[in-house]
Amino acid sequence: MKILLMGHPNVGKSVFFNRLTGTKVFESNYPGTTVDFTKGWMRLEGEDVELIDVPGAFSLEWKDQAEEVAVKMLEENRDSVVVCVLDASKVERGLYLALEIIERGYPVVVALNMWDVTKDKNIGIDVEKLERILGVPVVATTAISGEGFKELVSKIKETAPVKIEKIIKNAGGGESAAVSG
Ligand SMILES: Nc1nc2c(ncn2[C@@H]2O[C@H](COP(=O)(O)OP(=O)(O)OP(=O)(O)O)[C@@H](O)[C@H]2O)c(=O)[nH]1
Ligand SMILES: [Mg+2]
Repeated sequence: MKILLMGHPNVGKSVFFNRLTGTKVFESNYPGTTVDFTKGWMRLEGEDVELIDVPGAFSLEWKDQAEEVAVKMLEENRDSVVVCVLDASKVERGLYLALEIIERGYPVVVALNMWDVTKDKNIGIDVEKLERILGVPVVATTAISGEGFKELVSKIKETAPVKIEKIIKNAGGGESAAVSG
């Protein structure tokens, strides 16, 4: 399992990444492109899970190379949990991408980032209602202060696909049960 951070440009993905990962991070170009991305690891239930700061994208119907790379990364990592970061002060703009990713069947946690900005601008968002409409967990976050991150991590844990390995073990499977994914 991996965690993909996805969202429009400039919504706070890299601040999320820095908050969630330790110091061991790698930056590289996506093969054959000039698009760079960063990956690192976070500790989740005693395991190191890879976290990828995916290039910003407005839609999965890509129109530039960064978006194309974002779509490729999504498709190459079918077993990922996608944290879809939205700018909560412009929430309607980010929902389309979130819906596209949900529609493709990925486990998604939506982060309504820039929550501090919505307070400053008196924008009211009904998080629970949005959760019901989207059918996925929605968490309000302020990445620069860390507000909402404890909840975010617990939602990621709840959303993560249960490892087949564990299910088989629990069912009493033996050596042949060394399947993971
Ligand atoms: N007020 C406020 N600013 C934030 C918050 N999260 C991020 N920012 C700021 O928003 C700007 C963009 O953040 P980044 O993390 O670079 O955004 P990004 O999504 O990685 O952007 P790209 O890599 O260009 O796609 C930075 O100046 C951050 O400090 C937040 O919750 N509240
Ligand atoms: Mg970034």
